[in-house]
Amino acid sequence: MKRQSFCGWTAVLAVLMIMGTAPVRGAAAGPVQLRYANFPPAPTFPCVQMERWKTEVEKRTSGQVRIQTFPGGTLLDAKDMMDGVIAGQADIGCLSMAYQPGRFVLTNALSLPLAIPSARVGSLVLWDIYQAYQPESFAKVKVLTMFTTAPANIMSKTPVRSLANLKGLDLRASGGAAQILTAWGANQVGMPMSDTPEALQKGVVQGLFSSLEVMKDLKFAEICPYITMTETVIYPFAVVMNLDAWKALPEDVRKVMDDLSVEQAEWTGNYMDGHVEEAVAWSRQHHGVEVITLPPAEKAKWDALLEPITAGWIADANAKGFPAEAIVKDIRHRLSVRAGQ
Ligand code: 3IO
Repeated sequence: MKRQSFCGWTAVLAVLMIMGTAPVRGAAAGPVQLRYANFPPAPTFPCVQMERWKTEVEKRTSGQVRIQTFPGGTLLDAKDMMDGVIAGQADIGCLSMAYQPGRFVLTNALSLPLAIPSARVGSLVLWDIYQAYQPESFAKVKVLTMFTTAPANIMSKTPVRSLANLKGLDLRASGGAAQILTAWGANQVGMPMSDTPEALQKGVVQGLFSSLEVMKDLKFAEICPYITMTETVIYPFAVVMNLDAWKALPEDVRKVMDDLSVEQAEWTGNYMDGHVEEAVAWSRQHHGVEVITLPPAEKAKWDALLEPITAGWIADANAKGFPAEAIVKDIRHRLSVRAGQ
């Protein structure tokens, strides 16, 4: 008898504990709480756009939703982002597609050397392409938005003025950008951006290949006194949400998030483009960073080495069942349309 009542109280207690820790859904029980994971440190652009999205969603849903942000890999790390969100370790996560290029084949076409002129144009076209093709790789999540970096350039400890300077140089990159470094004869070292400050400090790499705002946001101007302008390739990003968490949202909240997706892509692109300019000016002024522009004859040699890359992607993606040639053509067309807007 005594034993039975003990079991009963344990059950009641367990139910109470579960109620206490389970995410609260629905307006009557208070705001919906969502955890948003990000991999790089708070001052970087993926986290700046995260805070902007949080502010807008909280405002536009009139307090129905509360978003708790986790920058710097405090909830999910760079490479765990997609699977962590699918598993529900975070409700929302921001990921760089370059870290798993084989997983995001179609959208990584945006990281081919297609002369994307800006983060604004890259972000809008990436979002267009995602919507047009709805790639299978995102079937297990709700995609909230996508965006890209500004075009990548070389940041280095030693000056890179020619292909000869680049030969065998250990530079950090990932995905499509890494392939480009290899084509130029550099020794590409793959790792997420979040591991790069330490690799530069320790001398594991002599520089990196990415968009230039990190010169300021991650203080790379202190360790890389040289920039070589290449303006070749962007890094594509996605913000994804756990499907169960998405389905549990009230209809009007889902509408707010859907209405924000393309706006957020463009906002992030514009922020990135402006911030790159500011970061380069700051790097020159405060750290005496030299910006190297390649002479046209030298640049022509660099560009020629990239020609086989797009054909290689087409062959590879074709083998995986994608209409790859049509996709590249479509991206090029959309780039010219968006660049003209
Ligand atoms: C990037 C990633 C994290 C924080 C700031 C950033 N700026 C440019 C990138 C893109 C990149 O190099 C990467 O690894 O995703």
